[in-house]
Amino acid sequence: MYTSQEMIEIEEKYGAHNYHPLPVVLSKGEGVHVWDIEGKQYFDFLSAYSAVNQGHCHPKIIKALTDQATTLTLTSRAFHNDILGQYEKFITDLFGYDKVLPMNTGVEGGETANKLARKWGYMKKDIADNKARIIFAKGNFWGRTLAAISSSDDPTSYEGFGPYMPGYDLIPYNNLEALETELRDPNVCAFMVEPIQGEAGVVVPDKGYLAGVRALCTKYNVLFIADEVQTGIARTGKMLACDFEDARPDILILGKALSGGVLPVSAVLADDEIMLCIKPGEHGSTFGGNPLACKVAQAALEVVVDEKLAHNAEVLGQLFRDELNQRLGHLNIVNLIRGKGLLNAIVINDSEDSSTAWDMCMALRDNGLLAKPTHGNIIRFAPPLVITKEELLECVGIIENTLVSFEK
Ligand code: IF1
Repeated sequence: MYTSQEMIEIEEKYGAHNYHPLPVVLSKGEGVHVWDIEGKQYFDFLSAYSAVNQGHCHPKIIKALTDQATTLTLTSRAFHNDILGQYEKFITDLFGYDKVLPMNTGVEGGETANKLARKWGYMKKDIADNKARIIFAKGNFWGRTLAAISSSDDPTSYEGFGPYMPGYDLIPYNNLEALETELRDPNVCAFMVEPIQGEAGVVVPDKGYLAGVRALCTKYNVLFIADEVQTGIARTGKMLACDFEDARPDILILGKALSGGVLPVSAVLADDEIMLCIKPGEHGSTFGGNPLACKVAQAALEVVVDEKLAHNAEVLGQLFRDELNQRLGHLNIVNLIRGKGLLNAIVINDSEDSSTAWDMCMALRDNGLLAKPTHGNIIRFAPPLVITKEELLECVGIIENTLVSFEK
């Protein structure tokens, strides 16, 4: 039996140093709680970056996993199986699209959406070969592949990994004028955007932005790709963050909580006019749409619907922001509290390169709540959506008591 420190040292010695985790070593998760090796209990306020919306080890999802795991886990797409079609019907009915292309990680979903958009641009918008352009918003984050970092304006994501994917351009987020200027170019096949920017620090656009994106993409015959990998699956108080403005994406990307954090499952949804631009043998993945992932994903989505997690996120998210504004609004150390549903963040009144946000997360850890800064001075708070009002208020108390102690 190792101690936490011993585990950290072993990771340091044998693992790549591609992360800087908070010094806590977790060994058990259930619902909104996780426990470290020494048995200390924490509230999980990161939810594995919104992959555990249904709570850790949700019994219904685990049962789907274990039942299928002892039956058939992987056939590859070289053959059919008795699970994939049922899942495809279920998820396309639930989100209202003709078809789904199942993948594994969120970034594979993004790559798939980009390939679909380019193919559609050549086949349906008559864009000249290799001239298709995709527009992204500054501050975006959609993963770590060379294409994803090619659309990034965060040096931490792209520096040292060039050369970059051509045909990608950036405009300011939450700016419809800048978007319209770009969409006038007939070579633009798509605009890919997060309805709320997660990694940028839970940046919520103005009301009307998503509706404006939808209208402009329709006007200029450009595909609206919504990256709902982090905002989707009830996190922001609706099944999709786009639902707040009835802005229906042409291509919808889901991931993370699509599996309830049990295994990597992502999905790209679109109607036939777009989805059928990819022909047999032109795209895929060994594990994409495997029976185990399909069973887990269907159970994970049923939990979200049956337990009304979007409603819970909307109600408790509002309570969370109201309570924190009331209790912390007067502090100098806190600049701003923002978010939607149970995707929230606190902007600390200190420079981006100060250690204050990190120090606060260390103190929160000592007080039994796990959270992590995004960019330097922003702390994201995103508990599992199964949290109760009583648990949320207990956590508000922990956050208040911890942050007050940093007031100069
Ligand atoms: C890391 C960030 C969050 C995402 C959106 C696609 C993906 C992500 C909106 C790709 C992934 C993860 C990746 C993880 C940390 C985490 C993250 F801090 F990096 F930016 F959540 F905000 N679209 N986000 O947020 O999905 O391929 O990872 O399954 O790379 O450090 P993935």
